[in-house]
Amino acid sequence: MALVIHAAKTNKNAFKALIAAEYSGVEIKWAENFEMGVTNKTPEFLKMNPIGKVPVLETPNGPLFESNAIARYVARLKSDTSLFGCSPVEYGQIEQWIDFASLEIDANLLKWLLPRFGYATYIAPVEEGAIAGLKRGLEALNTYLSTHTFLIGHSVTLADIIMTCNLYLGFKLLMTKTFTSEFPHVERYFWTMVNQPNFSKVMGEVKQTEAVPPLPSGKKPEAKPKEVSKPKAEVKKEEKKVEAGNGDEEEAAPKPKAKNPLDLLPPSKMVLDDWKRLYSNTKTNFREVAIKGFWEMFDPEGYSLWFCNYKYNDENTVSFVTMNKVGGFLQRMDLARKYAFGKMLIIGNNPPFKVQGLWLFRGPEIPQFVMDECYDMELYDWTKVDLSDEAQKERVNQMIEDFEPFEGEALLDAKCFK
Ligand SMILES: N[C@@H](CCC(=O)N[C@@H](CS)C(=O)NCC(=O)O)C(=O)O
Repeated sequence: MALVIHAAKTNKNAFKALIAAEYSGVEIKWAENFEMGVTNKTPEFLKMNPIGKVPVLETPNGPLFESNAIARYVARLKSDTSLFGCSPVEYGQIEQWIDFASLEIDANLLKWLLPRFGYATYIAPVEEGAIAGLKRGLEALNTYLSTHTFLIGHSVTLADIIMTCNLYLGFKLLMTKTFTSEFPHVERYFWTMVNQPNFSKVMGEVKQTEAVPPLPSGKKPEAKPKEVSKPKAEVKKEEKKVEAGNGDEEEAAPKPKAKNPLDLLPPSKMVLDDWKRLYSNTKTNFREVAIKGFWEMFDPEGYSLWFCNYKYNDENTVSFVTMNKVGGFLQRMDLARKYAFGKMLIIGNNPPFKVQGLWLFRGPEIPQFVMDECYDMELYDWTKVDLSDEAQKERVNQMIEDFEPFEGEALLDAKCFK
């Protein structure tokens, strides 16, 4: 009998088991026709979980409830995975972080979230306490992650799966970029995890909320109204049926697009698309054709060139994680495609790998909207290329052409943003 999970398909607690299943090669199916608020109240369901909550996993040996327990069960079904660590102390650390994720992160997130979605009474000091508790947890996690890529060891464990699923709820529904930017290592960790193939297969594309859900009507925020979104349309009655904390928010009404200030700069003789085309179409004699063409086109009045160096290169101990991290950065730079070109190099044969890059931006500075909207920017040190320095210009050339050895080292990978 296949394993069957009962929950709505957006339930982050069910994701814990599904992601663990991807890692351990276990097959789990969603229960058919599950309807939150209806199916979980039926006598058949209450026989599986007497409290009537989801998720529940049906196994050949009986049902299981409590999402962390379900995820542990799924991870243990295959003994050849490293989801549980390799020594008694690692087992202990994994349990430690699972409890931390549940009690310091998830519990506070839910205290903040449930009243805002109308599932509990809103009491301002309770919300303030929840946010303070959450920030304390995130601060501690941030400090820990400043020197660790994963919670335990050098690969994903069950602790990372459970922590990421709990953070997912916060990033998706409550914690705006302004809120999370206080915790840059947590941000980097979260985006690295959700971009792992076994996570993204289950979670799909993850987007951070742009606003905290408004207070239930009639309630006034008592602190920092700036963080609170303008009330959107009423949450539809229908959505009330969606389980607590996992209902998709209603999409905000489309706003007219403001003109990007970069479009108001004086016209430049450099046409970015022409350069991108030359870069892509040059297959031979790259130095003679593409690099020469670049400097002929380059307009130092209309564009600026920047070197970037990842601030936490010591953490780049796993090649695929480092490559995914850079891949995620380039995906998030999509918003700047009209105004930027970039090369990112992952340097070295052995860990820790260095991540360094070259970026061409429209305008004399790094555009403010890129700094504001792409959280990766602050994970790098940025230095403007000094065009009067021939050595720096040669470095630009080598970065554009993926020259090897680059500063004496092999390249693990080179990625282009164009
Ligand atoms: N500690 C439980 C929490 C389960 C839980 O609160 N489930 C919510 C949905 S995420 C639910 O079923 N709510 C319905 C209810 O309270 O009746 C777990 O991790 O599985």
